[in-house]
Amino acid sequence: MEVFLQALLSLDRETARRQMRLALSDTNPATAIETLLIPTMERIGALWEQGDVALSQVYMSGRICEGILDELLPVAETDEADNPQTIIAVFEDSHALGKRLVVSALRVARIPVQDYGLGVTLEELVKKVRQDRPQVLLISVLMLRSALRVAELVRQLEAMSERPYIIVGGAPFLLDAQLWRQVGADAMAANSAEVLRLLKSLGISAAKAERSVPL
Ligand code: B12
Repeated sequence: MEVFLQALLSLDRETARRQMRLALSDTNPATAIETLLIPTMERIGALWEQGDVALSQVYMSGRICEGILDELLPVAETDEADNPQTIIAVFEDSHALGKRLVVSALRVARIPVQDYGLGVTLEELVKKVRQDRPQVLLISVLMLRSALRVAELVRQLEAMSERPYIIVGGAPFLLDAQLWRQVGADAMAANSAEVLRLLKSLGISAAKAERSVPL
């Protein structure tokens, strides 16, 4: 992990890729991501917090990891015409990698998902959800401030006759196991494997599921 960390911090893309390939020779992409990429990014976050690395290094580490994920995971394909029951958004936050992983996992599992993208504001999200009426709304946030804003999102969505089932994910919910309840979400998932299990329990599995599954 040390070599991967140093490679990211010194913007050495080639060594970082080589380290990832090395990890992959022992295991599958999902495990390599969970055991190497994610903990290393968490360490980089901690180093930044202590003032030991610059924000530009955090930024470039994220970019290198995005490149690695693009090579490892299938390119995202959306079938907008499919009218997916599941929607994902990075809510009032621009940390991209977690959502990227969840979207890839859903696509591999052939669960149609519509991606609203990064930095979606409260107003935009409420408007789009009212329009698209998904059955499940997946929210990714990495900053505490954004996580707390989910409470207002839930409050505004309560006004809908049938609001979507809201599943949250991201660092603040991992750090505080009660936070998802406090902000009024219906569930939280720690990673893409957990969210797949949760969706399955809600009756959402591979493409062409029924729309009228009771929640
Ligand atoms: C990389 C990074 C950045 C990059 C982002 C690059 C990019 N393209 O995404 C850059 C440099 C841009 C950045 C900027 C900022 N960042 Co930043 N960043 C990080 C860092 C180091 C890693 C995040 C990451 O990519 N992890 C790898 C991914 C794969 O993990 P993940 O997102 O957690 O996802 C996993 C799970 O959480 C889960 N998951 C995530 N989303 C979802 C959603 C669902 C539905 C489900 C089921 C699961 C799920 O599944 C994933 C796989 O297991 C974290 C440190 C940390 N501990 O997380 C800080 C961190 C999140 N950043 C932080 C901060 C403060 C900022 C800035 C405000 C800094 C600044 N002063 O400008 C800005 C804000 C930007 C914004 N408006 O959003 C703080 C937040 C602190 C807080 N309490 O709120 C952190 C925690 C760093 C720290 N220790 O202080 N950041």
